[in-house]
Amino acid sequence: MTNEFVKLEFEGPLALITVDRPKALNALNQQVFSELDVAISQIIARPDTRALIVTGGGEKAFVAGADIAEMSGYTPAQALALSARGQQVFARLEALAIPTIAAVSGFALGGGLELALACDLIFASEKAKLGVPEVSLAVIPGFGGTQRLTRLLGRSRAKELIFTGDPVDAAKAREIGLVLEVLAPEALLPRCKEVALKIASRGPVAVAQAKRVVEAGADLPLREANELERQAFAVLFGTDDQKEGMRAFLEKRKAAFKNA
Ligand code: DAK
Repeated sequence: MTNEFVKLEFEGPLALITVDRPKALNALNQQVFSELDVAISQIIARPDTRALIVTGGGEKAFVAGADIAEMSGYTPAQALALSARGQQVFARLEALAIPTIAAVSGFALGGGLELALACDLIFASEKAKLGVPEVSLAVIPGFGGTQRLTRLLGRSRAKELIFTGDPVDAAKAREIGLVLEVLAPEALLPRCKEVALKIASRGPVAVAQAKRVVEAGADLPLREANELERQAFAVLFGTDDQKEGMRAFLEKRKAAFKNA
């Protein structure tokens, strides 16, 4: 399959996915979902990749949502299939062992915000507008948005965004904890790469275990989540990287991790 709308690049330890369909403000149609799925598989096939950045092509949008033209005539059965497909692709993105960063500039609406929410961290440019306008189209967020937004922001904030459909600007998104940092548009990708490279320099098995425990633990009672943490902590003491990391500290040098 040719990658018409989803570009995948590798830069050293980093992978960069660009949803690049600017004529439709990078809206997610079936082809974009298929290409995203392939890109995720290609990243998994490169175990030296340490972090992923997801962004949108063109000046105006991260991703302006699911493709309204494509889904406007769908039957309930087709809508169910679309939602399942979107949820499945975003779940694969979320389940990547490496940390993922959404670099959001311009519109991140509906399925676009849901794509960002499937990433671990969201950074935004001053030009970002983020929201879930689905109720204006008489539908609801269908790619995990009602659930991930609620887990991230709490019910009250999530309901405000979902019920009104109004987008928030970058400053408001920062204030409510939807995005981590707000940057000038030209500083957005460099800052995301800086953070991604910092993560890439840390013990890779530890970062992957940390991500796994945070994600899995969020769905569990505290005692069970702590059990997961304990097991992961113990497993890491069986890795070469743990020996190297602690030896390097004691020898006052930089650690050379091997992802093992
Ligand atoms: N889908 C398809 N095309 C889109 C699009 C979208 N989401 N957003 C923009 N475009 C297209 C426009 O139609 C236009 O195409 P041409 O007319 O040039 O051919 C081009 O992109 C440029 O857009 P505008 O001319 O509208 O640009 P403006 O700067 O004037 O406005 C805007 C930008 C982002 C405010 C506006 O385009 C807009 O409101 N777009 C729609 C945003 C939106 O409502 N997004 C949420 C989509 S709904 C579910 C599964 C999934 C979902 C729901 C349920 N189940 C199966 C249960 C998810 C739903 C969504 O994501």
